[in-house]
Amino acid sequence: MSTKKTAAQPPEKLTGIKLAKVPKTAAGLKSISSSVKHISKETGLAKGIGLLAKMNQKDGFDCPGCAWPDPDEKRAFLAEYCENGAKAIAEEATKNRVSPLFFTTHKVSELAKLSDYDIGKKGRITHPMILNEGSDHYEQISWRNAFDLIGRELNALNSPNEAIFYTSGRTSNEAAFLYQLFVRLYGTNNLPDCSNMCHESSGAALSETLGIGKGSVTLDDFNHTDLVIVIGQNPGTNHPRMLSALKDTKKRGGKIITINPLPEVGLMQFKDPQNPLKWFSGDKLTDIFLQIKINEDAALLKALLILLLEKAEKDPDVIDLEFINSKTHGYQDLIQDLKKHDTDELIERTGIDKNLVLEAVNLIANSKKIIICWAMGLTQHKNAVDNIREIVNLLLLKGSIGKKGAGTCPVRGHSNVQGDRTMGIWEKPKHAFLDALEKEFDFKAPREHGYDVVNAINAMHSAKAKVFIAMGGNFISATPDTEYTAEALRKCELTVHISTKLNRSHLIHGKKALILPCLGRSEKDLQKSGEQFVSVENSMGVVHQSHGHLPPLSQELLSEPAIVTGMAEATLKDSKVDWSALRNNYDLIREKIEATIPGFDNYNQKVRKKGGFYLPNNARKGDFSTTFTQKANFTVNSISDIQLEENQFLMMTIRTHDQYNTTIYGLDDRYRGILNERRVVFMNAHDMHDLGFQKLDTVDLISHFKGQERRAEKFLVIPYSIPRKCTATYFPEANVLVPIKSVAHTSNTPASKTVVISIKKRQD
Ligand SMILES: Nc1nc2c(c(=O)[nH]1)N[C@H]1C(S)=C(S)[C@@H](COP(=O)(O)OP(=O)(O)OC[C@H]3O[C@@H](n4cnc5c(=O)[nH]c(N)nc54)[C@H](O)[C@@H]3O)O[C@H]1N2
Ligand SMILES: Nc1nc2c(c(=O)[nH]1)N[C@H]1C(S)=C(S)[C@@H](COP(=O)(O)OP(=O)(O)OC[C@H]3O[C@@H](n4cnc5c(=O)[nH]c(N)nc54)[C@H](O)[C@@H]3O)O[C@H]1N2
Ligand SMILES: [Mo]
Repeated sequence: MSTKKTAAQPPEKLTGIKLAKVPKTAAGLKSISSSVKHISKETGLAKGIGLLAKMNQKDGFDCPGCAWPDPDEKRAFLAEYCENGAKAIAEEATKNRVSPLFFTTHKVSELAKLSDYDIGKKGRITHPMILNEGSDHYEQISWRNAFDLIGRELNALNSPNEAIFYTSGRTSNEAAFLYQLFVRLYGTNNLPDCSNMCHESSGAALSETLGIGKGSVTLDDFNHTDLVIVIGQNPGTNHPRMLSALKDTKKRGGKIITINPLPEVGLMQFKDPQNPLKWFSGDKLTDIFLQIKINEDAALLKALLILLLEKAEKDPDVIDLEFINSKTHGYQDLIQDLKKHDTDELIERTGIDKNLVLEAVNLIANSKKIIICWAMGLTQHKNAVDNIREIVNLLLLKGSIGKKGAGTCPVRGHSNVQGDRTMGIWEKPKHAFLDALEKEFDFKAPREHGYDVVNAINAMHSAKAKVFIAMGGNFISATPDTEYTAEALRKCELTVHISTKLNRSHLIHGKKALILPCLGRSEKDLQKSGEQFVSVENSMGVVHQSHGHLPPLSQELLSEPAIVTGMAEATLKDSKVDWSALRNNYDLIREKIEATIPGFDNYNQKVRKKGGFYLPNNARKGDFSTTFTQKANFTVNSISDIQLEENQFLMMTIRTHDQYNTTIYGLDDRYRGILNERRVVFMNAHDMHDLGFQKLDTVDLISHFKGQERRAEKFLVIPYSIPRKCTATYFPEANVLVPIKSVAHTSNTPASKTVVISIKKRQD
């Protein structure tokens, strides 16, 4: 590995950690005061409160935070936001500006040395900027010249496959549709996106087993379920409004099982900030907590399946044989596979007390309607796809899919990551989708699959790709193997970022680099035909509009659709598409979406209805005819094959309560009792004792993969409630340790939650 550390170096000095007590409950008054603090600091209080009042209301804008849905019916004034949604909007509506003058006085090489937190706090970018070859300062450029440069560089490539077009998941349906259209007319399917690092494993597993890559439940199902299993997810921080749905489940007598290496505060106890009567008592959420070792979920799920089947021998009602016989395929193969495993050995691997596992089995056995929710704790492992297929096995065994109160709930990350996929942001598009595009736009679409994120990095590293364009996101900080990825980006002829805020990806750049600043969700989008709105799809397949209300922070900002059409006009010289018409009136973009993508009939009309509309979902209806067997598929899956040597540990990279992916709101992780520091490693106290470590010792982390070592320096050791041999660090600081070749099979998602590390005490 390279020794030239520029992308992920540790700071000279750590920020000054303070330890606090781990709180017993999530949300409550503290979360309101934290929202107010962030909002006041970034935007000023009056503007901030005005913004919150519009967020997630039916005439307002979609929270740029997570993809958790809004209630279909009643929405309380000021209530449909959460602490972290407030932080997300504060971050976007910040008073801080990155102007051309800022770049005159700041060198790119100096800015690159700052932490992601310090870079982000510089604020919103106000003008299009260019970094010329050899220069250390960005300079202002006109939009026209920026588009022309992109057009020239793209047209100079030997093949369209030498260009890469990344997308993060905030991009609206309208912008995403135009972007993929432009890219395919240009001639490539190189459309990697943040999904490749996120729920790709879910999509792969669900399409194969249930015939749709999306989840099947709606928000209302939480009111009708007997049992919710939350596995590999930390909703208290990452999807706080989900806690309200879990509270509703409990209120109606439903139960909750949580499976996680950490006792995440939000899942244990919750004080609803929207219910003052409960500010002091709170609601207990989790009934059974299974504190599992990292990446032993497949082993646990297998054990649960075996124990359920054993129970079913005495009481056939424990499983749903009628559903199994009529709707599924592969049941006998599953049974044969389970016979090969020893239940006690499986449970032993998980590190969980057998009695607790038996309690969970009883609860599952007695429940007819089960929802399983999951996120990155399952999707970012080598055998991630197996984890999710095993979840499906459990639901199929119980007949818990395709009926009210039951089903799959992969909880999405970015607010429109699901919509972007629906719009065709995918490196492996389906033939039917390309056929429809070809018919509508009269061209020959590229059929060869493009690069996903990991393959895109490798292609840039080996100079097979030379132009990198990103629609949002922060590629260098979000991707694995930071030093390797930095080398890859630096080899590019041109890197282009369409962004709201300054981030590290603007500072680790190709020979030439552009920053194209765009409007945020909360801002008014004025085009020739008048004020526009955009639309997004949430985690449960509801498409609805999002309408900004604030004046744009600079006259120079363009909307994402305007930027895409600008790039398209400059690149595709004889294009038959009337790009300016689409830019002037987004209704025309929606007409094109309607003409090419199923489920969008009367799009313009339906999206104007308050609350939007549901997209079709076969699994929700219990129709599995779209799989290769035309039935729901049981599958046979493997458990983790990672072998740790003595003094090696598994490390998961997780989010703090004060960040949105690579956007760092603050330096605290309140729910885990860590204040003012991000370079920490959580360890089991017995493991610390064995290594002779004390609380707050400074250590270096070394990852081990196929004989290679990677190093991240200066982390403080924190004793924590985590199973033995398991550790946790924060993303993105620890991404430098995630090997580019360590990926999930089938989905190619970086295995950023199973990193094998050793830990060395520092002498300084
Ligand atoms: N405020 C805020 N909201 C966000 C985001 C954010 O950064 N900040 N990010 C958004 C995005 S893009 C996404 S994808 C989601 C992410 O939402 P999450 O998936 O909740 O995010 P992570 O912090 O990665 O947390 C993973 C959880 O899985 C657990 N875990 C890790 N490994 C394992 C394992 O092997 N087995 C089990 N059972 N559990 C495990 C961890 O302890 C942790 O609780 O949130 C979205 N919402
Ligand atoms: N080690 C490790 N790595 C991970 C993960 C992990 O758990 N562990 N999680 C992975 C996951 S789940 C994900 S989704 C990825 C996230 O990867 P990305 O989506 O690439 O990263 P973000 O940090 O969400 O992107 C933030 C940037 O987006 C820009 N932005 C914000 N709003 C807008 C907008 O409205 N329009 C435009 N054009 N730009 C905007 C801002 O400039 C901001 O700096 O990271 C992945 N990386
Ligand atoms: Mo994500």
